Amino acid sequence: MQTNIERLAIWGGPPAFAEKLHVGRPNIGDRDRFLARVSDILDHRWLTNHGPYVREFEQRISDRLGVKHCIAMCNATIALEIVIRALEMTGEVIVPSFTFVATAHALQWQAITPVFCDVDPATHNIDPQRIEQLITPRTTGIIGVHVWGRPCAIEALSEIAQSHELELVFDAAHAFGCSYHGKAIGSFGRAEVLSFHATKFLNSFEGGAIVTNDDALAARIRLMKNFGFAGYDDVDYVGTNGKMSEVSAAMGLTSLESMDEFIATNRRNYAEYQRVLADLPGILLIAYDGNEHCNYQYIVLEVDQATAGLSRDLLMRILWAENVLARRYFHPGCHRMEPYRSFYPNAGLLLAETEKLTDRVLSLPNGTATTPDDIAKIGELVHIAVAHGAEIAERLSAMPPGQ
Ligand code: T4K
Repeated sequence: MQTNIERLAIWGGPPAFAEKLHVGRPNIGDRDRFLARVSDILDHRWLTNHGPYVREFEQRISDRLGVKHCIAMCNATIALEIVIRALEMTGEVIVPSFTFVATAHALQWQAITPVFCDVDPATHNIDPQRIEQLITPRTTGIIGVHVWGRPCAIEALSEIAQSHELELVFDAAHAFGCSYHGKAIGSFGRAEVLSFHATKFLNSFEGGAIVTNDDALAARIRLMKNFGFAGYDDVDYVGTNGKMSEVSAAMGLTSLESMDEFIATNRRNYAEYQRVLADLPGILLIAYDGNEHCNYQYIVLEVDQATAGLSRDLLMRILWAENVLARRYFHPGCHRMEPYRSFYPNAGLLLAETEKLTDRVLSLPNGTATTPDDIAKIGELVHIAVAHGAEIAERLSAMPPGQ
């Protein structure tokens, strides 16, 4: 293990980890149960189109969340597009820029303007106090994102939506298994959207779902995700293909059976990160509310360069050299990605907190592929980096380009 800066892999030596440590390494449940389900699917030759495994998966999710309807989808991006369309959002919709670009793209894809709202630096979530100034006669909705699984200010957002007659939807891609005031995320707003992508703590390879308590909305969404078909030869709406396959549902069901174990591992790892990263000046590990349910999937550091003595990007470079593939989610913010940066070159003027945050955050590996030993090593690397940040930066700047 590295003990001084000479042994850091950034100078060309061997990395601390022989294998790459990815942030989004999937959790795999009981392999035999999954394979038995796949075998059954093949035996019955029913591979997709709302088969028995998808129906069971939807039922289990609804039961777990205490929500009336779960409509499983092929991924959360399509789910967002469909719920936006089903609610007839048009014109402008207010969203945070500090999110995965899918949230904004789901609007832009259907010619709706995402209006980017700044975030609360304490929670990383959309700041309700900044929403009203963004509402125009063209505004039809708000999409809150429960970033890192930490719930948005749901009550404040609901009040704003109600008083301005706006639709309110939550992108809960990170928040399956989390709660707000003790109630499961999934039943807030008109609908919430879950992701079961491979990198989420509970996966169905690719997958997502819309959950809602609204019967009429659920019925419309069910048709829309199946080309609008109401019967064999009967189409009621313009629709698309958002269906989840049976193999995905089999993976989702198998993952659900291990869900509590995945959360326990994430929680143990989070506590381990807390321990090894304690008392590091300028390095803040984001906090989770111990009074709520939480999936503890995201290990997110905020690097305050002035105090830590090194930038987030330098810390990331040091970790990558050691095969720790930390990620800068959600750098540089949607407003600095195309097409938004060309459409709204000055959007950053209203997004001061987002811009600060996108320069500070760094996500570290978690999940069942990450061990306490890995975390201890990562902790040591971060300690060395912080203790010698200025020296490392100086030496790197003196090195010839390309080295
Ligand atoms: N809303 C929010 C707030 C979201 O965060 C997301 C997705 C969505 C909506 C849309 O959900 P989906 O339509 O995807 O259901 C990854 C995921 O692809 C994406 O689902 C996720 N958010 C986002 C935060 O992370 P990338 O571009 O970082 O993916 P990639 O390929 O770089 O993989 C991430 C890390 O995981 C890498 O280090 C490699 C590792 N990995 C990945 C896969 C697929 C593995 O070790 N094994 C794997 O199988 O977006």
